[in-house]
Amino acid sequence: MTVLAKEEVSSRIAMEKTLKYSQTVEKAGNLLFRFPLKKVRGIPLREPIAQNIESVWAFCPDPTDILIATYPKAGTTWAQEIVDLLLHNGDKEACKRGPIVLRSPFLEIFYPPPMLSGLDLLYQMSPPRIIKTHLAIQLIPEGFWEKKCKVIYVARNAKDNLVSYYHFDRMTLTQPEPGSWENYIQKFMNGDLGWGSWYDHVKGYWKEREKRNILYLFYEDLKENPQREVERIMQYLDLSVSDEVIARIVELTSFEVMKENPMTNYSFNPKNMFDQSISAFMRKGEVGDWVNHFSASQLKIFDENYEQQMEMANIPFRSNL
Ligand code: PPS
Repeated sequence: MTVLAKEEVSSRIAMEKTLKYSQTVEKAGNLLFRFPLKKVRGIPLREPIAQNIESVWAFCPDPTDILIATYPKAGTTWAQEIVDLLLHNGDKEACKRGPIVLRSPFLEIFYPPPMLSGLDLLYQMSPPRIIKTHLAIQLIPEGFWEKKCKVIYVARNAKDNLVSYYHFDRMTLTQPEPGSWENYIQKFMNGDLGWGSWYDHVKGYWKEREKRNILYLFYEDLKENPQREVERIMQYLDLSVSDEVIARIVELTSFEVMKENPMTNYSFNPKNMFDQSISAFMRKGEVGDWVNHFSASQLKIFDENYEQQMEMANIPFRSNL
């Protein structure tokens, strides 16, 4: 009998999990479509999420669970991978044990059965769990605050965030149709996109960051100096890994490596959910790509509106490096 190496065994387990996940999504067929949005306490959410929000609110985390909160497309997957690697002392193989959606479930996600919800996955796992959410701070289940869970928020400058969300909505067949770029900018400014207003989202967590001990990170800082930011995350999580491990984590979570990593690039999501021939999930991973999208007049309107909505917020966003 041939005894397989440990890495080979974990790689086969990962392949099997990935295949099973992809097949379940594929089988969901036309149960998946561009879900309409429905408001919960004034915030538009995908209908299946809105319908199940009470069970999300009833979720009772463990104090060791870690919440990664973001407005969509602000760098969630990047932060999820960094945290998973930190918890596994930079062990590349450990973080290839399954697709990111299974290693770090999406708290509020609900699809029609037989697809599993974020809660189904969470209830199967033991703490500490790395939990993803896009919920605005006022919609976070109270348990996270009561249990004093660590909460990492990643914010991205509005223009790049908007561009990334637009391309995501083009290729994600469970999100509402994005419509034209021109109209999309309007919807973003009006807070009409899934998970609501970017402006309220970033301000909501910013205001509470000290009181609730939230680590508030910026995508641009991660891009500028990933080593410094990975160290900040490590310290916040009360972890201690060597400089060599930090360097490895920085390398493994670079855009180029994550784009090629089948456990982070969402290639496990079949075409009936993500049509990456339209736009890749790991699209550009840059700061400042907005210059390739906004016309001069769109920029003027956007910037004026930004000034109004972000007046007094004093959040040090950077749209260029
Ligand atoms: S989601 O669907 O909300 O969870 O998406 P999210 O992961 O928040 O955001 C996806 C965007 O983040 C970019 N990304 C990265 N940039 C730099 N480095 C790394 N490692 C990285 N990983 C993901 C990804 O490319 C999307 O941004 P755009 O601008 O569209 O490329």
